[in-house]
Amino acid sequence: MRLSRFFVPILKENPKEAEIVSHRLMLRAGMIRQQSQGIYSWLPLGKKVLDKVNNIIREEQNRAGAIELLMPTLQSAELWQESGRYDAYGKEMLRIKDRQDRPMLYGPTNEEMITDIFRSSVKSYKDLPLNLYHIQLKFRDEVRPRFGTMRSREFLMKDAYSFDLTREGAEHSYNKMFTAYLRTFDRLGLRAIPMRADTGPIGGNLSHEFIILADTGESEVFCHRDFVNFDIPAGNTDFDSVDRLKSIFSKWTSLYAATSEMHDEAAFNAIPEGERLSARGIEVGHIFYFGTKYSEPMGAKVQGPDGKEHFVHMGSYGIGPTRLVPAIIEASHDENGIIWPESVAPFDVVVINMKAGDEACDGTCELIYAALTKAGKDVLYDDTDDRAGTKFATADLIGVPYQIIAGPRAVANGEVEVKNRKTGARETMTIEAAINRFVA
Ligand code: P5A
Repeated sequence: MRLSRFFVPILKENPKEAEIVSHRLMLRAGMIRQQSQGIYSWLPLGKKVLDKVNNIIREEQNRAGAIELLMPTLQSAELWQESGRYDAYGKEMLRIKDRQDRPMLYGPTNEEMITDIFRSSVKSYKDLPLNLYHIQLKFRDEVRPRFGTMRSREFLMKDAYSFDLTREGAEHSYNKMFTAYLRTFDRLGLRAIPMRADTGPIGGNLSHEFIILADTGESEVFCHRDFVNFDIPAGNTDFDSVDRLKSIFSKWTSLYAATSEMHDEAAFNAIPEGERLSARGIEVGHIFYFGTKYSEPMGAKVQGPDGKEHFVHMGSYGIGPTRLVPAIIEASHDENGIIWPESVAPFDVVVINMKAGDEACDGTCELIYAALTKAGKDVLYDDTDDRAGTKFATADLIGVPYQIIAGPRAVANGEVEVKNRKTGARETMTIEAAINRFVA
């Protein structure tokens, strides 16, 4: 992508409305634009990162055996009257009427709709277990939308829903998603701490939040300081082995309860004082087991091996991609801008032409741009007429992991400079070596 042909509306000034660094950097880097309170457009640079985050989430869901579908944003109120949540959900639900005066709503979550899909076609235990997910916009009319897309009213959620014949089966499905979440956050360059949590309006009695430590986070974390250092299950992990997951956390079982929501002061106080971690964090995922809370009132049942009908045991599993993007920035930035982990960077590398219009610089940059693009790399080429200083500032701000800098002096020697955005390390090398560095 040539920067001169791309759409990145960079802001020079710090936007006044941004209270936290991720919101400030997302606005300055031209990733998002607020359209009305708590409702955002994702501009091209932001959209590229969001897509990469979604794809990692998708790969890990698929690996764990979940199957993707797509449900609508608008739902009929009837389903929610069946489950009893229509009145209970309160003002956070955006309620709409269609031209026939039928009550509709913009879905804040999809437990009812997926239960309806399930009951309409699944009749036998032989079709279980089943786990269906989608990545779709949600709307919650939050009292305090803030911090950009971190807590917005319209936001993206990956929500998965599992169906099992028994409670044991459902706990197994829960553990599979747990494993997938640990892997997902790890691939995003994040260490998310699983914490036993309250279930709120989703319901049920088993639930974990996944929290990233950050001073600006809205959640509180209380745990043993070593809890943060658990192993991440490998990609070839047997997702069906619940024992594997238990072994990762066995040491900490009692601490699962030590979250602020559970107010389990006792578990926290049992930790020796010097070993306690009390910090703030961002909730990026939340998983629930709620048994037959929806299947009973909505009549979602299957025939079991005993020939009798059984209400299915369900769980739901949420991740917030539009919250993850700012969370990654909170965890990875410096005074010059964003530092993307390679897995979600909008581009793999940016080629900076320090003197656009200079024949040698233009030729070198075109050569590198063509070679890397041909090799399948996602390359941004800063071919604009901006001053070199502005180009360096832009490259640092938008956080592409590597910069290939072509200035007249180096190019005269057949060389360019390669800069690592994270470490700041710069290395001069031949043009060929620079290309090989990214192609090899
Ligand atoms: C789980 C999947 C649920 O809604 N039903 C379907 C369950 N859980 S949740 O905890 O309420 O939300 C799941 C994740 O969505 C993100 N999220 C938000 N992101 C941005 N702005 C918001 N206002 C917002 N609300 C929830 C979070 O990542 C949360 O963990």
